[in-house]
Amino acid sequence: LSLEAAMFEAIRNGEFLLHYQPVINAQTREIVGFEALMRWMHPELGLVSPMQFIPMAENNGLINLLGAWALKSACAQTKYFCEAAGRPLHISVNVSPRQFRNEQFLDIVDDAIALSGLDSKLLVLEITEGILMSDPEHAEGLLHKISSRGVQIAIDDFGTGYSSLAYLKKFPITSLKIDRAFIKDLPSSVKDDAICNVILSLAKHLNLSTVAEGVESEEQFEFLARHNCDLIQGYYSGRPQRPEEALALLKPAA
Ligand code: G
Ligand code: G
Ligand code: MN
Ligand code: NA
Repeated sequence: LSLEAAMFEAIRNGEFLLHYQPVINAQTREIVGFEALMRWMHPELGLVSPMQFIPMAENNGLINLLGAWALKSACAQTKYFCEAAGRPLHISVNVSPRQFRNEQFLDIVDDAIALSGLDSKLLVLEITEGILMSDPEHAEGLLHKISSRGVQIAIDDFGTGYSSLAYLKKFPITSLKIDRAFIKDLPSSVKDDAICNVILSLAKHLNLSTVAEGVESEEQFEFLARHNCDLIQGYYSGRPQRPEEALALLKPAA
């Protein structure tokens, strides 16, 4: 059975799950939310990476089913996190190009919010620059509808796609996620220092919040905190982990 054929079975068998990566405030170091990241627990192969199965699911269309499940599941889990922690926590969910083009996408988002009871302002949809540029008219209409629900929109992997700064003016975007390619060699790389400073300054002037991805070291954290990056995500803030483990981070033993 090919991996692709196995995917259909896997959905039925509930082999897909979500891991939650903590996102922290760069000033207080407090956990303010999570990014939901899909995993496939294959009965023989063990954990299969999304880098392997997301492209397949994007090709065969299963991403629509998987993505709808991920949105509903992440919103419901986060509602529970918020109740357990006694404070609001946001949840970021990745949206692929095919999901974004799907006519039912807005209904799926509305359902995820309604069924979970999560405050819509706590949901962040992560899209890439490519999604915006491939069909800007569709993107503009849909993003305005999403944004009218109070849902936030983040640009994932910012700086690596077909960047046109014009879309920052046109679309209701709430945050930029600086790709880990620009974080990796901080603080020693003079070029990455310059690129991060320009992105952070651009975001500040446009009133967008900033998230640095792939932050692994104390030195990277300090550089970003000093340059007023709002949020930090990466192995430094924590690995993507099972919901029970994520929950334990919110309720430190007394
Ligand atoms: O967690 P990890 O680094 O293995 O994720 C690899 C890639 O898979 C990332 O680019 C991430 O955006 C993508 N990915 C992870 N979970 C989801 C998901 O639920 N939906 C979509 N569309 N992409 C995801
Ligand atoms: O494209 P997206 O940003 O959604 O992908 C997130 C991916 O990055 C996930 O697969 C996650 O496991 C991975 N990741 C998260 N934190 C780090 C990190 O600090 N370093 C590296 N190398 N990868 C990370
Ligand atoms: Mn992402
Ligand atoms: Na990213």
